[in-house]
Amino acid sequence: MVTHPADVQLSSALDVSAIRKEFPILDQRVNGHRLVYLDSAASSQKPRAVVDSIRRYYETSHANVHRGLHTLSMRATEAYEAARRKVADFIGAADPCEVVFVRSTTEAINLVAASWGPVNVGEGDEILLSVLEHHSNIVPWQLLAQRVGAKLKYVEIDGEGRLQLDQLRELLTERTKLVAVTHVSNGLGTINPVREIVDAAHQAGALVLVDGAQGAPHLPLDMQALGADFYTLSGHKMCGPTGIGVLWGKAELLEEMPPYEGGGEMIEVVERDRSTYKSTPHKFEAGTPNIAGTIGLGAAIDFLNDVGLDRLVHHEREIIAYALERTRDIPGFHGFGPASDRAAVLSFELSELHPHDLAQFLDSRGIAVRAGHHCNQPLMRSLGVNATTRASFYLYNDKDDVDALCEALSDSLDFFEVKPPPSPPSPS
Ligand code: 7TS
Repeated sequence: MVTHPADVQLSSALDVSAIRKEFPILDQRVNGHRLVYLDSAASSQKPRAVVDSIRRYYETSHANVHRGLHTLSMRATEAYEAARRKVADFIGAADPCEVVFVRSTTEAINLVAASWGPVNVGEGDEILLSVLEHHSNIVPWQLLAQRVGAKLKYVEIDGEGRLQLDQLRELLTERTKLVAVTHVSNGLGTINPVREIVDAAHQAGALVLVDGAQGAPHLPLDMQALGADFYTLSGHKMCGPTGIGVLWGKAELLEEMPPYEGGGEMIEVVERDRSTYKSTPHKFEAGTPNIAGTIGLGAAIDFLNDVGLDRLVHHEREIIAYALERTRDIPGFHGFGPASDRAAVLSFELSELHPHDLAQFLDSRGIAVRAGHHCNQPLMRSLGVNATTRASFYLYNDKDDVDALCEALSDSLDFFEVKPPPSPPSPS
């Protein structure tokens, strides 16, 4: 299994300038400066191959899927199902029938909460989350807990932003039905030891849902080796289009789950009072799906495979190490997150500057970062802050981008007339 940067063999470096040429959007100036896009954790940019695949599909092959006997419909259906096979290969699923197309990670988690939840979680049962979770891996479980009378518990982080695994083990009880954790924290970049979490949860009799919104774009995946029960991803964070995501689930679990939405495509026979349903994954794909989105996601997967996930991991590890080193010298810079086992996410405070002011200043230099709570309000509370500024890097970022960020951060101190922190008392 390779789900952790430390396991990845070092290999030849990424040719970032060649990669950048595949992303036309990056070739522009913003506010008079070269665009430095450091907001890929919110959404990545799209390579030409993805944009072209969508245009080609609409220009040559569009029709509705799974219902026509004419050539275009069969062509569209073949492209749609080919994308499912690509996703299955990319994540190491046992079978394409385990890959359900949804709108996003948000929809994937809501699907599990709404379908698997009420059947398997009852009054007094427990769902174990962590304070690292994005709101989309919290609120659906709150809705379920309120509906069935279950309890939510949270695993805390240590001073570096890693999950406290001892506490996780202590919090697991015979009432725990599900552990829902993120693979990679969007707020801190922490890479969670998912296999260990899965083993502990399974030993306690609980299932595990892994929010892979920040895992799938950055780490090689193998569902068999990871051992989780559900995994989710969003196409738009991994070079694919918006509006397409994936719920992966073990086939036997998906088969047992009731449908999430009713409508066309998901049925076998509809009587006046009741219906029978198709098997998974079609049971969960009611109505006309985002056909173009799946094709774009398939093209994004081809693109990432061509780049090579091992090289991507190596590159990101170099970029974050460089960023951590460079920012150390900036007066008043305070970074959050672990020193290792960390994705290329840099959350920080700079002196007393408000993250929104800082983000606007950086934008005036053509640098796109995110400022705010990053849909991580429980995490922000744990860190004792309201918000952070966050730079997140991807395969098209290089050390020049880190340098541009650091230079602009230093300049912001002058711009906002931040007084240097008092120097430490000299040893007597
Ligand atoms: N889970 C994690 C870990 C995320 O980072 C995000 C989005 C989601 C779930 C939700 O994904 P969606 O595609 O359904 O919206 N994260 C961010 C972010 O960090 N900044 O903007 C969106």
